[in-house]
Amino acid sequence: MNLIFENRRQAIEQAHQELISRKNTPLLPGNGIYERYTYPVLTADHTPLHWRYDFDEERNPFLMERFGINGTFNAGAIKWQDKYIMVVRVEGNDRKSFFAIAESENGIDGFHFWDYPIDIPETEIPDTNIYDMRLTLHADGWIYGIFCTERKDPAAPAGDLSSAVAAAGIVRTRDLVTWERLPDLQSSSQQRNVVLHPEFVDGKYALYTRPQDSFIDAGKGGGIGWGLVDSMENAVVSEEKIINHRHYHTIKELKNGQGPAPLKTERGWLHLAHGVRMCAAGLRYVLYLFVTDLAHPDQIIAEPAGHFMAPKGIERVGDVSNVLFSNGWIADPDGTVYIYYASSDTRMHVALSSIDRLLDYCFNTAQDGFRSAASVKVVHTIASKNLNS
Ligand code: M1P
Repeated sequence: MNLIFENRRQAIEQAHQELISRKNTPLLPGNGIYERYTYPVLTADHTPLHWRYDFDEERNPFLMERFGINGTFNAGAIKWQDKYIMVVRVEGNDRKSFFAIAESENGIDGFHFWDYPIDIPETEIPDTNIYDMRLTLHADGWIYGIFCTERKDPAAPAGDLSSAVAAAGIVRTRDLVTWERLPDLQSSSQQRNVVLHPEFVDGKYALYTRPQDSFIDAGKGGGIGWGLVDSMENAVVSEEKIINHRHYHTIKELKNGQGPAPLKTERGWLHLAHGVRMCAAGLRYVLYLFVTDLAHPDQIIAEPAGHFMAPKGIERVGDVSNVLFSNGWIADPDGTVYIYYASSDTRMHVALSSIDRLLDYCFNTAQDGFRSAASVKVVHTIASKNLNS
């Protein structure tokens, strides 16, 4: 018997089992708006051992990893057959991302991956890298997944091995098992962070977009856009307007993008988004919320100033540090909201809140005054109410 193999097998199986069955606990008292949880809900180490190791002693006598996983992040989310489901961006050591489903009974721990990653069919132009799927259970009955498909820029000069083109790839499914690939979204610019609104608007499919001048820079484009399309089987955005703009000296000065599909509430559509600014440490990604009108989802009716959630503690560190990114949340019928967010392009976390709390936050937090003096006024108002009561 090969002892190296046997000892390693026992050790890695035990460590994996302990990790997957680890209970999660809320970090209290929090800020009242949401509670973070002690442990990430998914890390690279959560991925199935049978994806990473060949467990045949003859072929793999040292029981070494044959396929390394670098990160599990930027997951879409949906409640499906009473399970909390994430469609996770899994990135291999080879830098390629793919999608895999992880499920949990309670949404806060016990997430485990399905046996195989998802096979996403390709179009005639193969995808180099696919990532960041947003899931929408649409009024038409399909579950749509819109993700970024990245390909090398065909116009890049010889020797430029970095220039890429981002577009919105589209798939749909009825069971999360079989995925049908539809043609990529057509629009006048590169796109990332494209999200399907769950209902028809004026009889059309409605998309949140993020036009960008180049692969990285939003440029003079940017902002969260809005466009209507006749069909998802040949989705063409011919008119696109910006509904949530970037602004000087805010958390979304450089870039922003819609997170998951918005949640329908009595007071409007609740949106989660990311904002990006530049600083000496590089790009800083934070999350923010806003609300749009129920009848007109393209019109903003509330937007608190600043970030709703920013990287904290270990969340600050990872492959791309100082990044929080979210493209998945789940609202339960009792109003509990599970916010699935990734830190630093490395791991997935959960934070819990409720529709009532998130609406209270949106409608009762001051909007951005765009000047220090305006912020001081807000603090004075709160303080004087407390001190004079
Ligand atoms: O590395 C941070 C994020 O960068 C991109 O975000 P955006 O589309 O706003 O530029 C994406 O590549 C995202 O996946 C990544 O988390």
